[in-house]
Amino acid sequence: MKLLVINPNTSAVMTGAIAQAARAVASPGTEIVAVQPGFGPQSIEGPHEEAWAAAGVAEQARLASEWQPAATVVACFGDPGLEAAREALDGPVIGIAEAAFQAASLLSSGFSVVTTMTRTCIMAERLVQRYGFEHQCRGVHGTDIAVLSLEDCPPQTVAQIEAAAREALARDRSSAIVLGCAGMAPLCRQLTRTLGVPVIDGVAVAVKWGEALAALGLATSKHGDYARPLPKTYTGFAQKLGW
Ligand code: 5HY
Repeated sequence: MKLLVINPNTSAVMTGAIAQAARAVASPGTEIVAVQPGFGPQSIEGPHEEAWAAAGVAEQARLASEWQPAATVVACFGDPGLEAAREALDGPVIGIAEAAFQAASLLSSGFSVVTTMTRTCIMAERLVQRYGFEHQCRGVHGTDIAVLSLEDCPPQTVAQIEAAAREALARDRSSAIVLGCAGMAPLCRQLTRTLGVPVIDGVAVAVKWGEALAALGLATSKHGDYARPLPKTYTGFAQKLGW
């Protein structure tokens, strides 16, 4: 099966790292197709950038609707444009935040999220509420590590994330960690070893969820709000993205 992974920011380095994390867990026979928008911010660390990222996801989903991937992953912790992609695509579309929350709630009675900029914590908290994980998510913690500094991720940055996770486990009395950025995917195995608790990378979980649902022959419902967008003319730089 062909599984599409959309990195909603425009950092080619991060798209490469996300593709590698996806390929590391994909089943034999699953081809990972990794893309990023043709426009927009190199990283998403606030509502303004998230708005552009959502448009970028809608762009890539519209382009992918021409070949219809078996499943799709939206690889940014805000799950920007998730529902727009579900309208455009037939196969399951999985957001990494939603997938990570689901996995964490299966593996622990309470989890903590460790993310990048403190200013994005409110966005993650709103996602927790929107997805109904208020009872399992015991805290969201920023590290003020810029998303793009995860591209090369020096040892002191890994140590800072590990320290923040230890503090979160103690303060929240939680028993699992959700990584709050797709750029943290490469750190998952190491942090699981050093912390001794489940550390959840939404990219990996979303790839497996997508494969599993597609293998079951399940697809996004086209009855109601996820039905294909209505025929409409788009103007300006979005001219080619109409329906
Ligand atoms: C992400 N930003 O996963 C989010 C993380 C965040 O560019 N990729 C980004 O800080 O919300």
